[in-house]
Amino acid sequence: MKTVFSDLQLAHAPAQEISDGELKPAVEIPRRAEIVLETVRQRKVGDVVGSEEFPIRPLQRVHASHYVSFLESFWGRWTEAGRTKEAFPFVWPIRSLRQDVEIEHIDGLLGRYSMDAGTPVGEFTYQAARASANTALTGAKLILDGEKSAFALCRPPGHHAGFDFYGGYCFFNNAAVAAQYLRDYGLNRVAILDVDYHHGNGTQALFYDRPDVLFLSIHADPKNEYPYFLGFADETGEHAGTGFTRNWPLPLGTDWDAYTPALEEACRWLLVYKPDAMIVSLGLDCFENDPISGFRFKSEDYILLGQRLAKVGVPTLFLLEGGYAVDALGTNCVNVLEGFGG
Ligand code: Q9C
Ligand code: ZN
Repeated sequence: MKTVFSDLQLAHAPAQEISDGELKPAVEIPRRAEIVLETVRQRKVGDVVGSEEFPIRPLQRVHASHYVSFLESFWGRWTEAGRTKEAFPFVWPIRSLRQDVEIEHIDGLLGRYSMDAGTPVGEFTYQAARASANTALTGAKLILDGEKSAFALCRPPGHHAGFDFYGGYCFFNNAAVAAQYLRDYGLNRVAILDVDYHHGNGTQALFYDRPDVLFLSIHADPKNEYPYFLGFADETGEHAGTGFTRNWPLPLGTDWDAYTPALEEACRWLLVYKPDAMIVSLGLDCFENDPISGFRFKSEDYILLGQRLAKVGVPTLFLLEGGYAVDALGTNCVNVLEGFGG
């Protein structure tokens, strides 16, 4: 299986994040991508190819142009306002505040375009997020060219980012951008299976009213875990998309044995839907030693996950999402890819 990677993705290097209500060392760090790349090479998963450059269009098929421009222009405006360090938002247009006003101040814009205060934006965040989306698009292109599988080593991750907002360490929704690209270049039905520990709220929202992209997610129950406000079992799509979203929220402490019934059900939906291609939002934060998560996967369980996904039997694009136990991240990720084979 080919791996797609770009060095530019390493330029987003946050120092801190707001977690548990306080400033802590950032966990979504460049080292994550480096260790996965090193392990891909060591264990000879296959060739590593560079990400191609894509125009802005495929991004704008998924995200609002004004949101893309906001991220592009952010650092210049932030430093013009006299700020020198990475940015955290701190005010949001919630219920009872106006959504329709034109915002000029950068602090207002930060709140307008974010969903949480846990996602720092720095000097090279836009550049890295673009490279991450390009990595996903290059992977999608490999699938269109007939590869049976590919691995897009994306960083920063994407599945929390929505039409016009960032959050959860995510800026552009790599899986959604890749899915839309596959649709635009000839595939009729695309499925996204999200196995990150956290619910993929951005991806779900982007395709919620569409039957052409099936969204399936298995994750920690949002009543007790980020993102808290989406990812419940009664969310199954709307309008033309009714029935084309499925969620399996699972309790904290879930191990592989407790996880598999949900995975089996998800695979059954894939069998019924018969997608032309599948995108796996591959978070590795269900791992027992993940520093911010509460599931109990062992490293060996990731081999089983890969093997099960291979049995679905459709062209598969793996995209890296979360996973913060850095020392085990390469092993866990390559376990999935090896288990899948090809
Ligand atoms: N106390 C992804 O895995 N907040 N994003 C964590 C921990 C945000 C995770 C707080 C977690 C976002 C792509
Ligand atoms: Zn996650």
